Amino acid sequence: MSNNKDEKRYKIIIVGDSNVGKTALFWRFTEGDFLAEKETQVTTIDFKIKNITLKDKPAKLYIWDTAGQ
Ligand SMILES: Nc1nc2c(ncn2[C@@H]2O[C@H](COP(=O)(O)OP(=O)(O)OP(=O)(O)O)[C@@H](O)[C@H]2O)c(=O)[nH]1
Ligand SMILES: [Mg+2]
Repeated sequence: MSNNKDEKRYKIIIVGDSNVGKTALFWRFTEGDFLAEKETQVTTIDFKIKNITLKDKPAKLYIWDTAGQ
């Protein structure tokens, strides 16, 4: 797997009421872009990995976007 022993991993689950903007936030953060209006409607659950630098060290964020009904 990873050969970088300094690399931290964080698991993040986005939860909240329906239609509050969870998927919009998820896409903006992981892809740097907003979804078109109709694309936000269909999410049930989605998962992405994002690499970031935290305190000058590489870190991996495991992010789940859930449906809030
Ligand atoms: N004006 C505005 N609209 C937003 C914002 N974020 C999301 N929306 C709109 O709000 C609606 C719901 O956004 P979603 O991101 O799909 O909400 P959600 O929390 O993922 O909803 P569920 O998946 O049903 O739980 C969509 O029509 C978005 O375009 C925002 O920051 N500002
Ligand atoms: Mg959603």
